[in-house]
Amino acid sequence: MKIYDDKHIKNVAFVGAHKSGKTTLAETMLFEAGLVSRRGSVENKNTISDYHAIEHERETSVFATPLHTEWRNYKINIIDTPGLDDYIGEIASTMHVIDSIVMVINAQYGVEVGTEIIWDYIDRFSHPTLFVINQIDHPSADFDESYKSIVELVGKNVVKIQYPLVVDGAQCIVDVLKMKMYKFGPQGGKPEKLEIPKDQIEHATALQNELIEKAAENDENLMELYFDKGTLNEDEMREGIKKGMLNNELFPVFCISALNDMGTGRLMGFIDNVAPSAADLKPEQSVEGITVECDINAPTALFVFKTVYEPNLGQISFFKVKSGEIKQNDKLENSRNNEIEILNQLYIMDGKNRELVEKLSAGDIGATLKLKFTETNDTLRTKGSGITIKPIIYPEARITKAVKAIDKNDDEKLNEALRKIHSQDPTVAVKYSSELKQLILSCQGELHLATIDWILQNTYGIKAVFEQPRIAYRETIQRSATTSYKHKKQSGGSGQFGEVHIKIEPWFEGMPEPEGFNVRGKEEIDLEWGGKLIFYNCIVGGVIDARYLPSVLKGILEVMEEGPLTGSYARDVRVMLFDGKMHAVDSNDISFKIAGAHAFKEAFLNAKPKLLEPINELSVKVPEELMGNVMTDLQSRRSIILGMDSEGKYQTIRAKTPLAEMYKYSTTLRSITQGRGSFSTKFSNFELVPTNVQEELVKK
Ligand SMILES: Nc1nc2c(ncn2[C@@H]2O[C@H](COP(=O)(O)OP(=O)(O)O)[C@@H](O)[C@H]2O)c(=O)[nH]1
Ligand SMILES: [Mg+2]
Repeated sequence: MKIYDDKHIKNVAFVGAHKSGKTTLAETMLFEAGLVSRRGSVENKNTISDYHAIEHERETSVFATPLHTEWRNYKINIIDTPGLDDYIGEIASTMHVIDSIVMVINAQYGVEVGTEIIWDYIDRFSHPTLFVINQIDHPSADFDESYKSIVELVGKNVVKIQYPLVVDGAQCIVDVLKMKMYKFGPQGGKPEKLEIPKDQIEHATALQNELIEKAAENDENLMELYFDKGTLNEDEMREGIKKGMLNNELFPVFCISALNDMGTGRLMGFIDNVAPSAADLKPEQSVEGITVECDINAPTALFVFKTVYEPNLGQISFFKVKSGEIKQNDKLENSRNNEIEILNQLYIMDGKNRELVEKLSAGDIGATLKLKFTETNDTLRTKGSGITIKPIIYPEARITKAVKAIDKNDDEKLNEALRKIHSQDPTVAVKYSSELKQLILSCQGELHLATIDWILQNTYGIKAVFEQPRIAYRETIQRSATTSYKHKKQSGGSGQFGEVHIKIEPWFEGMPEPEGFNVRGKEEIDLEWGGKLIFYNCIVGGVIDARYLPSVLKGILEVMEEGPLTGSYARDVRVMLFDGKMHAVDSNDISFKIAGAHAFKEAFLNAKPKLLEPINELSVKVPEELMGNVMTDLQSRRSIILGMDSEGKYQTIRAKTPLAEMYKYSTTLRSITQGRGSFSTKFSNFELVPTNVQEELVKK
């Protein structure tokens, strides 16, 4: 394997709608470069990229797969990503390590729902992006419509570099950057390079002028040159296009047939010569504010963006060399735990194939095996450099389920398997809720869940069920109540005696101190489950010894942990202990704890107790014309609409919705918007449950 320096490495992500042809394009690029001798296909389940059993079964990419190809002195690292929204976590990590994006569009459909959703997500990273209209060979391909839909999607500075043409039954591509026409044989591969036919000259020249103008706009010198000469040469155009891509002001469009290997060589050539490399991008800042130079002479910093467990290899950590270089057997420090890792072997991975390399330079992507202390999102660095690369921020989970093994004996195995799945895919979150007494799993959607289920069954041999999780209600009170309780057990041996008189009130932030009491002490307790308990010592004349007060409080807290109404946690109450009695011999801690608990429980039930339910904040993005359907559905879920923001032809609805009403929202939204809606959600606060809902719950 040749060693490439930082200027000769290009990292690109293939993104785009499901089935647009990303995996096929990656395969063709490896084949065209002579790195594989036989071209696999998605149908034959033998592509380099889709090598997992689940990808074969579903005939679609589920994981982002790093691959590489080499084209004319450049190494192109490709990360082939899945096109379905549920696997957006794979795109999140990919965005952290690539320099530019190849957005693949299916010429049959142009921009699809999936394209829109992915574009909406990746747009925030502002990576240089080029578009590839694929499948131009297909009988129902429509290049012009596809191009139009890209212009509509991006809304600015889209430029055609190529367009397809059929001449005498042969597939051709006219390239206006080179002002040449490529003519392909039926097998694709290397084309004949021809002059543009006479009847196309006018059209091609007009497109070239447009390209020149847009290329010149990105640089003052080029602009001057353009005014002087009235044109730009090929190199000048390239420079302008590159600057435009770097500024996110220019989006070139190519056309190919990945399946028939037409136009892929030219596309690789463009990536080599024009697409920015890591060294061209603005250097990133570390968490500490240190500039991370993409330079082999800088201190070494590797960023681990992906961790995979392969049955025969164990743990594989994928990393990008953000700065410096890494050689076999180098020792690096993990920035999270300061442990030293030795990188015994360095690999370049292409799907499941791997090649040992001696070293990798800044800007390159590689993998290593069996790290001991390192997880996804960790930085491995030259000791003392103090650099921590900013972590990947994963999208918030969108659905939550309670999960359990069908066979109770598998419970521990299930825990362990889910922990491993999480470490490979951080968008899968798992935690045991001692409150709900359920193992809670969150992920991106129903399809994502089906994938997790598949992995549990096929990789770990565990059959699991997924259910709607219980809802974590809270209890509180709405008015004050006063009670007393006497605990007395004075028959035989040592007796028990404790009597307390309390008043309880609803507590809220900023409320004035209680009136009419002789307050001698106040304890403010932040409850583990949220909310507060404020406990006032208002005992006069020493009727209860101060040493018994902690026991009274303990009794109250025990009741709050299992609320009197439904057994949910209670919160936001204040208690004034203002009177009581003790006995010189029989009083002790346990007696006062029991008295405190009983008095509190009784007072609570008399104080108009109320259930609170968790409310989620919800943000739903949909095309304008589908707003009505989405609003109607939200209203049927007891939502409060907070507002709407419009963004192009999309509306984002912000609402607050009870968690209890959110079950299967992703499925419903998909069906009422034909997949064109997307949403995010997170916990907001607790609010009172409507009376009719409360009655149902108390009955249960
Ligand atoms: N006709 C035609 N079909 C293609 C082309 N590229 C991909 N396909 C087919 O489109 C389907 C989806 O391809 P795949 O590479 O898995 O798409 P991905 O989901 O974007 O990775 C497969 O059946 C491919 O054979 C192309 O250039 N022309
Ligand atoms: Mg794919």
